[in-house]
Amino acid sequence: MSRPPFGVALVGYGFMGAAHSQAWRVAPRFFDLPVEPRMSVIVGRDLARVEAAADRFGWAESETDWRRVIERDDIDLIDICSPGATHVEIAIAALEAGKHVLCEKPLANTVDEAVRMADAARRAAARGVYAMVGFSYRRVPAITFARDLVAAGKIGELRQVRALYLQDWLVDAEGPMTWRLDKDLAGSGSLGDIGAHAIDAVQFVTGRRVQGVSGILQTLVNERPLLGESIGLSGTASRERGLVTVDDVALFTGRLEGGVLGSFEATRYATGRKNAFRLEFSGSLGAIAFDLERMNELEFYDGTDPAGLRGFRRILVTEPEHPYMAAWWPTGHGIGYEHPFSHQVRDLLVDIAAGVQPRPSFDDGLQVQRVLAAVEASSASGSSWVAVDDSPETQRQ
Ligand code: SOE
Repeated sequence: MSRPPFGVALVGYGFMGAAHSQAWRVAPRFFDLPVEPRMSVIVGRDLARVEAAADRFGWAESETDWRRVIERDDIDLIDICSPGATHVEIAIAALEAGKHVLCEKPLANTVDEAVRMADAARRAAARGVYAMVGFSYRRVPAITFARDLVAAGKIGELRQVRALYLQDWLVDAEGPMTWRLDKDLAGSGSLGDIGAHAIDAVQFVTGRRVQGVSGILQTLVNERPLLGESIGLSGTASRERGLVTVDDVALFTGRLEGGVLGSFEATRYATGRKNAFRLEFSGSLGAIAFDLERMNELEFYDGTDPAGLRGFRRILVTEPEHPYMAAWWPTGHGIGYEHPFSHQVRDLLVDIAAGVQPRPSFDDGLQVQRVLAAVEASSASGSSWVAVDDSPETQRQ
């Protein structure tokens, strides 16, 4: 059966550009989609690099100006994978030009930008043009399954949440400066880059929003060597150093709707932890634990088991009845980091075709942005309690 073509343009060719390219390439091969996504054009500022990326990732064309791309009639969706500072302008222009938008997280660099993006998304949705923010971990089958277990009452009344996102790629103080360490480009450091995932996943699994926080942010290494190419020398390290203007470590306590307490930690200095995104949900009848370094597993403790048999059981989340897994491999043949991006493409296209607002929406992204801002405000005021601005437009997760 032939499906209508759906033109996609991707902005950015770094880590996320590669992950999203993989998803656009693979999702139509494994999922039954309502449209046939076309990998039409990849956009980046550096001509030689964007041409190489088009060739390597499988995009039909490359382009150095995103403005030319949003004018094209054959493009239906703009996928934004460029640094945070670029999101606001591209997303609003694309939505106003009638293009659907997928935008990497965090939605923006500031609440003000996120408000403008969410306003534009609401106006576009009224015309059947949709925007979604790329909190891809919602679509890790084990995390989606954890949400289903909590909603089904399997852990009873939720009492406490723990969320840690631990990486160690900054441990070497002589590691190079990157855009992720520059507040003007990235908005914040560990807080926005990986703490945002922790906030979104906790709210997604529990169905409760963070309403107030007390936090502390700290920068551990204040300057790093600039890579030669950023000052005009090709590829070599230089003696010049750049200022790190973002947090390296973010710690905060949050109160969720219903009074549930959560503790959060996001750091890129957790020596030995590579991508340990750990979630733990403790309830009156049971508990759930997850670690992204073992992403095909979910631990479930059933407090209603006979006392002598109680203990965390390890569920291999690879059965066809587990979320998304029927599309992939036989039971026990796990999936990897890139698969949730394909799930994201699948859900986005199904919702667009059905005329349904895809989640997480830009309103959802704005709400996470407000939590990030509250943590920053709290840290700046000596960790005082800061309520999360809870405007009416942010819908329930
Ligand atoms: C993308 O979703 C992302 O948050 C990256 O920006 C982080 O650096 C990565 O470690 C986790 O995924």
